[in-house]
Amino acid sequence: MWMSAFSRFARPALQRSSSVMACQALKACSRPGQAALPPASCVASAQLRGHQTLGSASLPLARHSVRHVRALDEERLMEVEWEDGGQSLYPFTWLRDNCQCPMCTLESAQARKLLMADLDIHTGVDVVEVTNDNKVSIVWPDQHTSVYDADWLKKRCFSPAARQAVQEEFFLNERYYWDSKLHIPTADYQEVLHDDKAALAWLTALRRIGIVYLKGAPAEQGQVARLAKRIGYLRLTFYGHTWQVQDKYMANNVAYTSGRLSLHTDYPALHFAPGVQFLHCINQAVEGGESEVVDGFHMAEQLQREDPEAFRTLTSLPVDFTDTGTDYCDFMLQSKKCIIDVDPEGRVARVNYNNATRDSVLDFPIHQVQPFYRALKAYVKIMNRPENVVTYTMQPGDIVTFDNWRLLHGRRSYISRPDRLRHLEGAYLDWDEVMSRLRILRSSVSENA
Ligand code: OGA
Ligand code: NM2
Ligand code: ZN
Ligand code: ZN
Repeated sequence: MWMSAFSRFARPALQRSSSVMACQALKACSRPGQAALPPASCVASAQLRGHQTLGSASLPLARHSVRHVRALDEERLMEVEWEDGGQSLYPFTWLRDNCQCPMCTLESAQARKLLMADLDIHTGVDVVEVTNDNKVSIVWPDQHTSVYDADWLKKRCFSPAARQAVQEEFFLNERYYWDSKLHIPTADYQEVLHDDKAALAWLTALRRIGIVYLKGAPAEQGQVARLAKRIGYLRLTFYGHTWQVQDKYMANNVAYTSGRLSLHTDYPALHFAPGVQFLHCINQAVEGGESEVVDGFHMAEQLQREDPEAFRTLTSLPVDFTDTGTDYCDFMLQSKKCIIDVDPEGRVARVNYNNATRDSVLDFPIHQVQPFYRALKAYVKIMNRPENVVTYTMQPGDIVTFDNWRLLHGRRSYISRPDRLRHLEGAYLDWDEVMSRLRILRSSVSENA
């Protein structure tokens, strides 16, 4: 199910059937024969089930016509009556602040030129009217004139439903929770590189579901960098532009051994942890090395339901993380993060947990130590339940792309033979760049539809 539909409207009913719904919708999205990646339109239609006001967010903008405008001088609001019957209100201050004329806006940058110092936040209006070409015009007391396009105004309506639709269009925050029954959405690497529709479907599923598998990449270094270029640029960290996951002598990270990696997010030692991770299998181990993933948001929600006290602890107690060594250059990182971050509305927004880099320094009063361990143990226990974990084995040429703010991933220990060393190449990106590409693809794909 999609997260806000879940939290705001239908929480109890949908909670029970979340995994079933996830699987049903994924099955419904998969095309026979080919990869199981839901096309972007399919993901969009799935979201309509959860929340009807979100539908307009992903549909092409209808053209809206203004029937009538009037100034409510007392309230300092302009009221627009739409041809379709609805009404919208706009504060005078906001209208003046967002005048689109060349004096107030630098058109080539679509940026505001008007200075806050020059904005009268108590302004009235002289005249408001609908123009012949269905725009709204305002003459201000100093005779400055502003003209607003009807669709532009409609999109910026202040009603809760309109605001939510625009925010959903911007950020795709409705998430689709899953468990072990997930069929990981899969796409073809070459298609994603060369076809905009395939790339859009990839990034949409990456956002909604949190993980997408790409097949058909050459089993040689350089592919995660190529994939990052498809989006924009990758995120440099102390482990380099891209990094080689191999069993290394004097490893500077537990990932660079042949040992088991329990479920973790990468790099909680950075306050701004990478949002997205790519892992490309160049060589798999002879034995072991299987991958595991869980939906950290879904697990956090289960924890909240089953053990609210543990959830409160993990969302309120900052934990120290540490990482010291040399790689791209020398580093000595310290960070403080709650294991589970929630947004201002209390919804789970990010998971920060790598047991290897969790610091031995514990910066809380001694009586909170045992409750902290108890809470962490409860979360880890839930995420390790077989019904929650998806297990897969990467083959050379496979690339897994996932939301590192949401998923926890791990790998089983492995045995590498000298003639077949296990080798993955990894890279990080941030959500800003990924979402930027997603929005551009969405507008170019819908323009060419
Ligand atoms: C890592 C990691 C997974 C693997 O390098 O952080 O999670 O399969 N690797 O080796
Ligand atoms: N590597 C894979 O948090 C971590 O240390 C994750 C990062 C070494 C780049 C591992
Ligand atoms: Zn102006
Ligand atoms: Zn990792």
